[in-house]
Amino acid sequence: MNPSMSSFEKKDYLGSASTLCVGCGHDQITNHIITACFSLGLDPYQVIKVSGIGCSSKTPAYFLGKSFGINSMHGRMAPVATGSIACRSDLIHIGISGDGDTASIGLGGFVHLIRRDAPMVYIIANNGVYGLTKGQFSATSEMGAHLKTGEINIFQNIDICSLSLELGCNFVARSFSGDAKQLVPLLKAAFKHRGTAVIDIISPCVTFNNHDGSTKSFQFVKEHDVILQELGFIAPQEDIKIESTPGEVQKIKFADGSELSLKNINDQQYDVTDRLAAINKLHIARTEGHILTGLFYVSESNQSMVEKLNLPSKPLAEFSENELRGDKNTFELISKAFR
Ligand SMILES: Cc1ncc(C[n+]2csc(CCOP(=O)(O)OP(=O)(O)O)c2C)c(N)n1
Ligand code: SF4
Ligand SMILES: [Mg+2]
Repeated sequence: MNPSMSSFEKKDYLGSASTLCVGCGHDQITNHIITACFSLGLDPYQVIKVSGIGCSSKTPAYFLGKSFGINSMHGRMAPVATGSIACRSDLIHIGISGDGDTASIGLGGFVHLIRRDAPMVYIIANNGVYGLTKGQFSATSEMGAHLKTGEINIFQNIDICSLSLELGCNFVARSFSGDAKQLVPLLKAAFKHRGTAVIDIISPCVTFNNHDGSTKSFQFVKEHDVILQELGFIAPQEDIKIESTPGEVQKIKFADGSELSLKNINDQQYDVTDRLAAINKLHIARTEGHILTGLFYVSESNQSMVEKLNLPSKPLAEFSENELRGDKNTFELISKAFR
């Protein structure tokens, strides 16, 4: 549904006022989520926001104030979201995590969420530091990056997108909090994807990681960003001509008939449905010191955790005792399955 078909107004997608530092990249992400949800006409009462702990994990308070929400523990967004999806697969899940929350303490949970293809939009607001605890290096901080104190990172970083691709994730993208043109259509497409949609968003921390020597500052990202595609999202009811320069356009169709169009910018041959090409491309970008952004890989054919486990669309809490208590034969069948 798009805004013209929905009864919701932009204000229905707002949350409480942000308490983050002025200029924080995370607030830009919040604004882009609001724009994407409004423009899709999502029913905010059908959305659940899940997060861990961190400045990034506070942001669900600042958007979709009418939606459900679980602010969980540090590094536990993924398992809590997996449980929530198992009980409420009827809801649209959006997870907001930090680079510390996902790539350090929460890495195990993240890996298993992707392995299960739990249907949700999984956002990593990636600033390369633990913002909430005053700016220590996180696991996504590049080797050689400098802290404000002058300390240099001596360890390899984890590339969340490469890892997601390797784990079999069927929607993997990277963007920049300051790039609405790229991020809004990516978010809209992610909401339409049926499994886990990972978007790693570089989101500068203006207080602890926006100086010379940082590899996650506004300046550094602007100078090193190599944008893969020009993106356009069209909802099923829309008949919009997307403005674009001439060239080949790849189209991805989602289950409800909406469409994402992709026109390659830097590599005319790039095929967004080729997982190996994506892994290769990210590897080359990393060795050359580029920050590649765009949609790296998408596949709409696979079944998510919900279909694989045949999970009911009815909320678990609404089942009656009789429905939950199977007869003797069912019990025997279940017991047999575990023998
Ligand atoms: C189990 C546990 N360990 C450590 C902490 C302390 N802690 C809170 S937030 C945080 C890191 C936050 O970094 P990130 O997830 O990158 O979010 P950001 O603040 O940068 O957005 C840490 C280490 C905690 N709250 N709980
Ligand atoms: S400390 Fe950094 S990440 Fe946290 S709110 Fe401030 S600018 Fe944002
Ligand atoms: Mg962080």
